Amino acid sequence: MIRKILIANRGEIALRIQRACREMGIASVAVHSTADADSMHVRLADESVCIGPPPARDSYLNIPAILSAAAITGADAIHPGYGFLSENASFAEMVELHGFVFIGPSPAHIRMMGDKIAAKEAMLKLGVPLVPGSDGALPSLASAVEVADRIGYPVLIKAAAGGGGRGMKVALVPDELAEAWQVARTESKAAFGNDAVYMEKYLDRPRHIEMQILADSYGNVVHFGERDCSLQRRHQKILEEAGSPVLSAAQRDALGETVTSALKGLGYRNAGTLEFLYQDGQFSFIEMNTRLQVEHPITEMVSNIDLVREQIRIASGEPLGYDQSAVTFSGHAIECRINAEDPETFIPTPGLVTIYHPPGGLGVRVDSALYAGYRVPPYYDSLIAKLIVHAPDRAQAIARLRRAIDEFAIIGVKTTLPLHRQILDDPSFQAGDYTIHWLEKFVAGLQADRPDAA
Ligand code: MV4
Repeated sequence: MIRKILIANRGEIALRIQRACREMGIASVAVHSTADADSMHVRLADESVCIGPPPARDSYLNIPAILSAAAITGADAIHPGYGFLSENASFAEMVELHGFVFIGPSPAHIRMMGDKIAAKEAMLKLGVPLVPGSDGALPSLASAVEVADRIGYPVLIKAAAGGGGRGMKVALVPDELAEAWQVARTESKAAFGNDAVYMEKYLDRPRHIEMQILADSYGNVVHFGERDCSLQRRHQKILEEAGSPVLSAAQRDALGETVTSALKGLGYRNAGTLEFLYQDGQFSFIEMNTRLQVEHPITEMVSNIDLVREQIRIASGEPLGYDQSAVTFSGHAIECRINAEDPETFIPTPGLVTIYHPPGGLGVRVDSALYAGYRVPPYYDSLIAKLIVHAPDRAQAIARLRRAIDEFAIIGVKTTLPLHRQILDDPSFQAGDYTIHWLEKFVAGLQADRPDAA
């Protein structure tokens, strides 16, 4: 029985988890840094504990402080949210060692998926399609040359401990391979303390499509369809859609069958997301995320399932209680990530929010911890609100989102709202015709079009 949950996070996601707790009759404990004493996630929690000074490493990443907060408040379970400690296998292990329930997968599965090579090996055995590439880590430059000659150029060297694009290097032609290999290894070592790298065929114009799953402790696994997360800038997602504008219901069913059967084979538990690259009609698995994701609300809107509630039920030992046939999809959902950043330079804009007026109406959801008078601190991620719309089809979702953006007032700090409005006005976005490179080009075009452009 889970009666009290400590939420090891801040901002909108801490609030999101609290809301699920409240609806389930579960008490919530907020933790916060001294910089977040006046934040909404602290105000609305049943209890709160200050766990340290502003830098995340001293507060939201401070494992002893978080475990102590759980102990003194008598929490039964810890929800890590996303970011911070959410994919730290040692943290999950320590949570369990101290007698708390970790609301997430087993530490072993978190560790496995943190190693991109181990993740791919596991998925290969379970029948999930991969990008052609090296069989595990590359032991030498000579082996890299050999694999590249076999799979053909262009190739990509990736860090085993990577993810999010760090330590990744392309070699378009054989001449570029030695340097790509060297730089990828050096960067991986510096960023992750691990210089293991592997190789994949480089896909030049894929879409990024991910599948959401839930698994209970009794071998039941269901999927909740896909999200198209191709619109990214420097590996930061900006706008996500469910479903993908390019996937048919039959393709969704087939990919869903592949991933649910794989995760049954793995004995996976709780929420997870499998990331795929989609190009030329083929899906290729690249990574798995073992956490609740920022963009989970669009999946909730099209499937009408509260994913956080399901995570908590699963962690309590409850069976899912339904099978795949009970999961149905309705309409289309889009999320805009609104950051406290200059919409042209993407430089963070911490400061005082003087006016806050969120949009409303049918099919509009705002996940945010903002309020008028809130001061956005300079220490953390710049995401300040997620604007999510749901409508019967994609065209109506776009119309609703444009309307909602025009209603949204956040005054005092610059935000990325104007960029979202421009994306939604673009004909190729409206046609659903985009790859992972679309947004970088779009932003470069906007910069070139500005009157003061050099
Ligand atoms: C790739 C790829 C092309 N080919 N792998 C970037 C981050 C990491 N999660 C995987 N990434 C990529 N892997 C192969 N074999 C292109 C990317 C990539 C990318 C992927 C998803 C979303 C945005 C991206 C932006 C640049 C590169």
